[in-house]
Amino acid sequence: MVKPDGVASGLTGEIVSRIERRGFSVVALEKRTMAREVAEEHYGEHRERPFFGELVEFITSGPVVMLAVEGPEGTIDALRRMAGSTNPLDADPGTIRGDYATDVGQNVVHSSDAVESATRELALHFGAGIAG
Ligand code: FUP
Repeated sequence: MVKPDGVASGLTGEIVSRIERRGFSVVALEKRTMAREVAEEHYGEHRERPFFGELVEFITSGPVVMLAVEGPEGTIDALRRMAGSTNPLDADPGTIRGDYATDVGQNVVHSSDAVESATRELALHFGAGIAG
């Protein structure tokens, strides 16, 4: 997902381009503003964390670009490495966060961290048919 800060900064094309040039397939893509209930479910694992309210506020503050990306086994981890560390100040140069962000709360992209979360998030954002 390109988060609201990434979309507002005009980084959507750059991010899609990095994914495609790496050799992964974008199988679905849509620009939309996330409903609050969807955002709360997306970030459900963080519900008890102090930053949860701010996180939901931010992710619903403007349009995101939701992507479903396909590739061989290992693609989830590869995409996470392309995104870089959650805190952009720890992210390596050359990663998306390392190149375009400084704030942990506004770190340009989200990328699922495991097959289980990817399956859950694809169903949440694109419907049950897409994961597989
Ligand atoms: P990531 O999987 O890299 O997106 O990171 P997490 O699932 O740990 O965190 C999800 C989002 O919560 C981050 F993108 C930004 C926000 N967050 C904070 O705002 N503060 C924190 O200390 C940790 C995460």
